[in-house]
Amino acid sequence: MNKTAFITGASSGIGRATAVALAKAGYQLVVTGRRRERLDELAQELAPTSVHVLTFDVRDRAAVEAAAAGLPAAFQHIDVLINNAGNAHGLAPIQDGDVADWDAMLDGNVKGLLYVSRAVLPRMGEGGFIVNLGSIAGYEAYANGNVYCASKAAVAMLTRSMRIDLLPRGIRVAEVAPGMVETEFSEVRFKGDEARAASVYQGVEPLRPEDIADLIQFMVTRPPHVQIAEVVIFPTAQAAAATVRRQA
Ligand code: 8X3
Repeated sequence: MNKTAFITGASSGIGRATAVALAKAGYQLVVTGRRRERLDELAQELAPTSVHVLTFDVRDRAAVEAAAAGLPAAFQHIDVLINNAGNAHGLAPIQDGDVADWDAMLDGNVKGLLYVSRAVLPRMGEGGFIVNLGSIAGYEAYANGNVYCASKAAVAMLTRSMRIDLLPRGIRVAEVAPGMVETEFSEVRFKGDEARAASVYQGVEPLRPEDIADLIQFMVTRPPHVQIAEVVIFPTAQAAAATVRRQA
């Protein structure tokens, strides 16, 4: 039987690209997100791969638990969990921060990851693999990043701690921490201000979601005794969170 990967935030960006990569690698998939139509389209695109679509917001603990409890028999054993759902909301000095943005980032990036892990872990066994999507923002503070940086630092530390807690169960836990990746990330951060979002990538060739998916696929397909624990991945034009080479 094919292995099963459970991917949150699969309707776009890194989550979607990872679904495509893992389908190609022979996994059957549970794809989750908030946008049903996009997930259904993805499931169709991935045919003949077996795909189960779940629609929920990772911030809604009851919905997360109900979704995991209701998995059909063929998808009940999870081999790989990709905790990808998450976002940045706003980019403002701490004194001007919007409390709703803070809640959205801490509830989604931190508590959402916890809720999903807690719901899925009873379905994972020896040899399983969890990949948490962190960010360079979890390693380096940058101007106005404050709560987003803190939420991703929490992901880094949760990953390390989960690896220790899950050692007796033989479940591997890893963090992938990207720099600039061109997804809907900046559009969401800047609340649909497309010009501001585009300026982030001005004169730079950012990573593509497929680059991250390629890395994740490599990590989860290593032999059972290999656990790649943490990877920071930048585009060539980036050397640190706020150090970018822009060319005309
Ligand atoms: C995305 C990378 O540098 O914009 O997590 O925070 S950054």
